[in-house]
Amino acid sequence: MARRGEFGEPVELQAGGRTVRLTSPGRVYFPARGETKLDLARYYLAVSDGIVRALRERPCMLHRFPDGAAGRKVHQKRLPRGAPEWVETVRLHFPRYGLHADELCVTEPAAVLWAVQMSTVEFHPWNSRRADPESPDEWRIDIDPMPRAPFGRVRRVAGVVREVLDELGAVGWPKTSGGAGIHVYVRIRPDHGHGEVRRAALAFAREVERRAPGDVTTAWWRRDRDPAAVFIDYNQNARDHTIASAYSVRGNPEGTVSTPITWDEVDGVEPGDLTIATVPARFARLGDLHAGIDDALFDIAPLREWADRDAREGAADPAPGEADRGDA
Ligand SMILES: [Mn+2]
Repeated sequence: MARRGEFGEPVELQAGGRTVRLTSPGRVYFPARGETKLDLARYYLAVSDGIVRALRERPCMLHRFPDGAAGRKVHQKRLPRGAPEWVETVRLHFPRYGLHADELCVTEPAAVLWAVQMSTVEFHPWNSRRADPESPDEWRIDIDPMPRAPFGRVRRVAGVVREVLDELGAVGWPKTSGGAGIHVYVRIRPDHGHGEVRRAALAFAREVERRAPGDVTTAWWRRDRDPAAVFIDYNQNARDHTIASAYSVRGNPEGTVSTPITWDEVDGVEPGDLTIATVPARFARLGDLHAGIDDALFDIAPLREWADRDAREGAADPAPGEADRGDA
């Protein structure tokens, strides 16, 4: 049990006209360079326009690290107790369990700071928003290397993803995952359910696999995947599946950041260089590279046609419960 004051006296931070009290500001969260909980809060303040755009109005799951990023992790769906009245939530239903949960719904920078006060490092928003949680407005292409896939292969697959998106007339917004992969998000009209978006995402992934069969797998079961291939994880579009948002720090000792990049950067980016220590200066220089994401709406109709065509040719649809049973 920490003695009072062991990690410094509480500090008050300002964001959007609100004051957020941060306790234990001196606790080291990222031991590789020694950044503290206060450094984490200051990081999120430095990128607040970007992180709020990524989280705005979305149900948000929190990955909390009460002892810092090298310690235990708490996956938190429900809003932690003790939130100020201005912190907003969205109520979600989980019919399989007969439960509901009120999840954090970020609408302003101070809510991000308050989550940091609650030891949140990673923000994992839904792909839908509070007005209609059952209708995703974000199609997520998760380019996920298997353990022996070199990053060059991830870069190549991202290039094929871009080529197919261009042919579809879709605008994709790439970012590093903060781990070993790349995510590409596409804003879609929220007029389909999670199942239909996932089916469209699988049809897209199959097209990428057809064009780069030596590099890509869409096999759901890990044992069926080449350990040197890149998996396009279409199941990240399943209901209640979430991945770290743009500008989310990742819970590792280096404090890597899931960082928006341009398509031209894909071939040269070194994800390990993009951390809590380097991203604020990059953000100050470039602004939010995803600032236009809400203005580039894509209609998934052609992907639904691809899915129908694949089904006619004998390809299996994702099984209803498949995403809940896999191991990725
Ligand atoms: Mn991934």
